[in-house]
Amino acid sequence: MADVPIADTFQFDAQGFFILRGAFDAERCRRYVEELDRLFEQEYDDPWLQVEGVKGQTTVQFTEGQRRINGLPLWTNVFDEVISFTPVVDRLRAWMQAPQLVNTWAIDKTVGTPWGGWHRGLNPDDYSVRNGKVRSRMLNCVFMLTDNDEDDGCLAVVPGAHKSQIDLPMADYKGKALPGMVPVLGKAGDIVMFTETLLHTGAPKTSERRRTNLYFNYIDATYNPAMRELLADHAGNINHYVFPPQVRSRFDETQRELTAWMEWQRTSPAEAPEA
Ligand SMILES: O=C(O)CCC(=O)C(=O)O
Repeated sequence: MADVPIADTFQFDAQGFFILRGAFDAERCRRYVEELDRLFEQEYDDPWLQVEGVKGQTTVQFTEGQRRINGLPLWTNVFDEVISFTPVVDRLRAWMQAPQLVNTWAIDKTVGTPWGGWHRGLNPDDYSVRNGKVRSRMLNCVFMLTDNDEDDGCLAVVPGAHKSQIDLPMADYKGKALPGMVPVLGKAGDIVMFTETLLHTGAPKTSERRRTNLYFNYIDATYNPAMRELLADHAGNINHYVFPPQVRSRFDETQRELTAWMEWQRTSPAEAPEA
């Protein structure tokens, strides 16, 4: 594991996010966008959602101006190399205790996509620094495959709010900037790593250009993603998170290590036993 520059760690801790500039070249971005287009064309039947009482997201979701696809390695091997992309893995290991990949998705936006809702994946209690070591219990990596300019529906964050315990009346900020918000701007090939305790959303898309990003979200090994989804009444989502053995068997050592928790998870919900 390479040493992560202390300046990067300082910035990540101070702001709650860090941007790796120019990490992917134009050809890699083009190849990934092309693969996403192929995946968006396909049909996904999400059988677990037919099971009574199981709620969760469908694999592909179309909302105003936007499409999203979940569980990328279930459908293609093209993004496997993203899991083990060394500059990201080095920083995950520096800023988490034991990173494990939990959720992967892509969002593709066109003109008209409105503001997203402000949210954080975990509370500020789940971010700490002890003896100079950052411990983020959930860390999201955003891979920009196209430029993310201000009018492109870019990621928006409140720098430093990963530590903020002041409760704003969030209902007042639906479709609005939070105080101190900044747009996270970047070029195709840039990568944003942010702690999920940071308040964030997607800004509205007013440009005609396409905006396409990948999201690879890591949790700490001490945190149980299945329980998280169950408690949130989204048990079906775990089907997007867990890659079955036939998927993990094509992985390299780093990819297998970063997905080790999946060895111990069943996907489809259990059938009720016969009475
Ligand atoms: O890039 C964006 O549009 C924001 C996405 C986001 O906040 C999320 O997927 O949780």
